[in-house]
Amino acid sequence: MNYHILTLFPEMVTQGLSESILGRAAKKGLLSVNAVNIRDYTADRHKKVDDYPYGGGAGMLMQAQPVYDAWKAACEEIRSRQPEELRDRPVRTVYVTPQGAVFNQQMAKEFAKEEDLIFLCGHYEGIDERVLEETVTDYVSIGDYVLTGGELPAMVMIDAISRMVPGVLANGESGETESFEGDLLEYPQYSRPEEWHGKQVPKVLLSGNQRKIAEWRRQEAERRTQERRPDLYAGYERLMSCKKVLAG
Ligand code: 6GU
Repeated sequence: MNYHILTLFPEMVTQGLSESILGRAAKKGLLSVNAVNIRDYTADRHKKVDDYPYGGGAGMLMQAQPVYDAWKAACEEIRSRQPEELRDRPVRTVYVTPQGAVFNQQMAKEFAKEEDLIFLCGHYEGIDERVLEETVTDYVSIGDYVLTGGELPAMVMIDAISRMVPGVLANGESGETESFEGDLLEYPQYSRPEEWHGKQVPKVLLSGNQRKIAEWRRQEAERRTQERRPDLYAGYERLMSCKKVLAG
């Protein structure tokens, strides 16, 4: 997976993505992070990339020209490595914006199938709409709150997408049993010692009875989901009652 991040703050992204599991995956050649400084593409002799919005209103907008030229450069680099049969298909370009569909695990899995992904990070009050119309394939938000720029949301999405890329997680770190892969939150977990601050590890986990342990974990996952995420639990209950009907 090759990420191309168009941003006014490239160091923010390269630093944020160079550690831990993602750093290891980059060293293994499983992913690459190409942070492109949009300012390097401005045609303005004072390196300006923003201007006032037509019609008035607060703040500044990123202008179309530098964004378009940075995007075109990234596309050309991608095309040069692509086999001919893929070249007429648009390069997946994600604009990270609160005016987008809310990112989830399913979207992470879908994006992980791409060979290249471009992320466009906005700043100020946004980007001239005309360049978005010509470049963006996906408008994606990370939740219903407003951040100062698109870099952190892009990094959040890149983290979630990368762990779905084959080989990025070690065998012991499989994505499959985690929350949101199923329809419930994760069950509680315990490590040594058996007693801490007067609290005992639940006896069933010491029993060695795998059937009982699995049953206990499912119950705890259900209870936790009902309490913390009633919205998710409603979907889970619907699914379970459908399954019962189908089973007769
Ligand atoms: Cl994707 N961008 C910004 N600037 N703010 C956000 C967001 C994205 N998602 C939630 N808030």
